[in-house]
Amino acid sequence: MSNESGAATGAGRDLLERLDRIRSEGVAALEEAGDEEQLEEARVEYLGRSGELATITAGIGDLPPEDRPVVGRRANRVKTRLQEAHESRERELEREARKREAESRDLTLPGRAEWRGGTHPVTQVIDEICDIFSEIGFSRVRGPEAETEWYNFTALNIPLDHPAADMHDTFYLDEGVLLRTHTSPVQARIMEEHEPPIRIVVPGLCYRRDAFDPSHAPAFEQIEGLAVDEGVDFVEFRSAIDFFVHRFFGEDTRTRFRPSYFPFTEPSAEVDVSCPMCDGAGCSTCKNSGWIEIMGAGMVDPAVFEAVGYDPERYTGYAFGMGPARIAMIRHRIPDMRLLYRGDVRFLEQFVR
Ligand code: 2U9
Repeated sequence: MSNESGAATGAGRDLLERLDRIRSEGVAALEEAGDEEQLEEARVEYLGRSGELATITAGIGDLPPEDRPVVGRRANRVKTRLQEAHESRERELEREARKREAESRDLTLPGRAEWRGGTHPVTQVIDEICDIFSEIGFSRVRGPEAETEWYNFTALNIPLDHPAADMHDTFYLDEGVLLRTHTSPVQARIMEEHEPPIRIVVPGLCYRRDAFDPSHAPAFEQIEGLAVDEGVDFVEFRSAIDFFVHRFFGEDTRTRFRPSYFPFTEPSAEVDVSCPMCDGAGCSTCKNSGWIEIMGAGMVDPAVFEAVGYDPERYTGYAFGMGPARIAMIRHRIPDMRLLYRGDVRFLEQFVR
């Protein structure tokens, strides 16, 4: 039984010497590789299919039979040792790369804020107005946008041939069915379904056949309010409006009621507030009048109570309506309503809270 030290023939002995040299040079080259590129070059040279070790291994079959086991075992041990050296250095280089990457990352940098979107400035105004009225007992309700002529006009004391019906320039969907021109029909529906006391605010989209211009939009938000109970009088009406104005525009804001006309309220008033920008001195926002109109309002006309089956001798109430887009334009000094509805994020992101 020949041992591996020297019993091989001349040819076998030469190969054993070459294998020992490949092992020592190959392990050195692999362990000293400075980066992944050098490691790969060493792998190809010492472990690659066209490398010297592969050539020797391929030629073992040509050796004298007594040399083949010795040289074959040595060649396998050299290959295993070179593979261990390659894997070890590969893991070292990966660890060093991860360490460098971790050290290059500054964990104290602020996070990148991802654009999450925000609440539309008109929606912010709607929410704020509803919250203020909820402090004095009003509930927020909603209703259908497709309405009948009965709820949108007739029940509100607006005969179909009344100028108000034309004034609204209505979008009709079908015979007698239309897109609501205000949120008043929701209040008529609530009164049909509930006995007083009622205190509700009704925000929502309304539709009028108006062209888009700096102060009109064919689809626009409205907020209306309605309070109905026994003994509701003009004092409560004024107090509620003043409460809202002071909470929304500021405690020092003054209110002015100008006589007006709406088919569904009597008496009716246009409600002005002292200009939030110049406090009444006069400026471009209030066109130098010192006052800004913010809503229409009035005591509910008894004919409306009769239309929904309420006894006008027993119940009284007041109602109001405002355009929150217009309120937002006042608050943020927005010159053109179309800016609110164009969906331009560069404009809208100014109002993200
Ligand atoms: C019922 C009874 C009365 C709602 C009212 C106004 C006055 C008003 C406009 C303001 C600007 C609509 O958005 S706008 O174009 N509204 O001036 N609205 S009183 O009165 C009602 C509503 C429902 C049952």
